[in-house]
Parts: sequence; structure tokens; C-alpha cells
Amino acid sequence: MTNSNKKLKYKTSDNFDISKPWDKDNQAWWDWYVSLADNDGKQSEIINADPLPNIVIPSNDEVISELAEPYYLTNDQIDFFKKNGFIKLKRVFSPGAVLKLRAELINLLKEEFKVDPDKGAQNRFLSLEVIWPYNALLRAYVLSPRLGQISADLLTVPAVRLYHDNVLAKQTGCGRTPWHFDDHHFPLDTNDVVTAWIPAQPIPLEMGPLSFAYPLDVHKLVNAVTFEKTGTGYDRRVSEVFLKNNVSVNETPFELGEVSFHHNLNFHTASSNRTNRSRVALANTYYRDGARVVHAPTMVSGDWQKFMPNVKPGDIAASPLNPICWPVKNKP
Ligand SMILES: O=C(O)CCC(=O)C(=O)O
Repeated sequence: MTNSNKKLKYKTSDNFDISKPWDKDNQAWWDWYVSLADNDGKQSEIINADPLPNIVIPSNDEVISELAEPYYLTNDQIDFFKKNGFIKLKRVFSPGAVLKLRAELINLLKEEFKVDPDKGAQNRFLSLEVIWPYNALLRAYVLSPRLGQISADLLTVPAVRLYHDNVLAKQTGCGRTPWHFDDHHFPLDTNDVVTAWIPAQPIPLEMGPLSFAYPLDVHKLVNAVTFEKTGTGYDRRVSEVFLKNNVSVNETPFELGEVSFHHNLNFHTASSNRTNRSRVALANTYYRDGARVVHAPTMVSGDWQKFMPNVKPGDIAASPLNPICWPVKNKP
């Protein structure tokens, strides 16, 4: 077990001191976080995304039963994930289940932010977390036995809990997601942590698909890069080290229904969204049952207490908002 947050290098200057907890809300965290991305500053031409397919949208019950069906992984796929720290799996969801998810997420985003995320170049990275307790449809996607089972199989652990659900909308014109690994973010004392990143529409390269450096241990190349709480230095230096070491990066489009899974030590990034449609995704993070919260979460852990109410540093991470998603006792 590692205390992940100890891996962040501290320096005495205030710009390197991330030891204080985050004291604003989750959206403020994302606004801050994307400000750390090293963008080239040029205005890119916005292109029209292909129309979404006109297909039959399943009922809630059809989605629930679809997402309870197993998705069998081969040993080669599990070995690939363990070596590279990510895997992209096609046809995890049916096209109808994805488009139903998108419609629901767009409604939720409109309600919260009072804007239509698909209208105009709004340049923002919007986020909504812990939606599933209040939304029966989202619950089917977040507590999905299918996703829980894939996550437990990839991590090769007997049971996984939910850390949080995270609705992410990278709007037209929004810049890069900075290079990072999630071990900086989740204040958990385990590396048995995986995020299912579920695109809610196809993602062509121009929309900024989530992109993964590999193999998994390339994170060691950037251990010595110091995280900075303002400016784009951390992101830029990680890019430079990866370039110098010829690190491979998987930056490929996502088909409708394709889902990626990344380990908390996998370094990942995403390019800007240069299309006229928001790049909407649902990112669910699952971790090994029995893990604890680290002793000293930092500001990079964001609003973690919202995801684990009444759980204190050092405690077992198991609040009512962190149900076991696999194995399944009761259907969601
Ligand atoms: O959606 C993005 O651009 C970033 C998401 C991410 O880093 C994550 O889910 O771990």
C-alpha cells in the first residue's frame, strides 16, 4: 500500500504548497484544474461534429437490464490493462444506451448551469458529481454490475466500491486537460483504483478523446516533476519528459458504446474540443473494498469529503455513498 499523496513533491514556496484541503466547490476545482493546462494560445477553427445517429432509445428498464449483463474480458485484455494501465473496450454499451445517457446528462447540466452545453463556444469544463443518489436512471449507469465486474476483473480484486460519479462536459473551445495521474487526486491508500470513462457520444480526434501514456510505469519518469498550483509548468514539464523519452501515447477516437478504463497510476490527458458539440462523458471511479483514506488529503483531492461523508483521514473508505458495485447483492 502506498500513501499516494506523499508522492507529490513539496517545495517551500507557496506555489508548491498543496497541503491545505480544497475549500471551494467541485466546479471551482475543475475551473482551477483546467487552468493548469499548457495550451498553445492559438484560436483553432471549430468544426461541425457529425450528426448523432437517429436510433431507437431504450426504456429505463431496458437500460437497467442491459447494464446488468456481464461483459467478459479475456486474459489478454486483463494483461494489457496491467501492463499499460488503460484499456479501451468497444460495445460496452449499446448505441441507444449511450444516447439516452447523453440526453439525461445534458438535461442535468442545463438544470445546474442554466446554459445549453451544446450551444456556442463557451470554453468551459463543466462537472457534476454524486448525481446517482438522486437520479434513478444515472444510478443504473453508475452502479452498473457490468462496469463493476469489468473493474474488479481488471484490478483482479474480489470486490469494488464506488468512489464517485463525475459528469464531465468539455464545451466547444475548451482547452486541454493537463497531464496527470489520478493517484494525485483520490485520497485512497491503494493503487487498486480504476476509472471507467464513458463517452456519451462518439469522440473524434477533434473533440479531444481521453489519451493515455503507456506502459503503466511511465509515471516513474515524472516522479521528480513538482506539481504547481498555479501556472502551466507541471503540464508542460510532463509533456517535455514524455517527449524526450519517446513515451507512447494512445490518442484515438471513441466509437459510440466504447468505454476506457484507466488505473490510478496511468498518466492521461486530453486535447481541446475543437467541435461544435460538448464532449460529454461520465467518469465513474471504483476501488478495492477495504481501502482507507490517506492520512493527509491535499487540495488536489478536491471535494473528497462530499464523496465520502463522515469518513475521516485514515478511516476505511466505506460511506453509504460508496456502495459495493461488484459483486452484486441487490440489483440497482
Ligand atoms: O475528461 C477529461 O478530460 C479528464 C478526465 C480524467 O482525467 C479522469 O476521468 O480521470
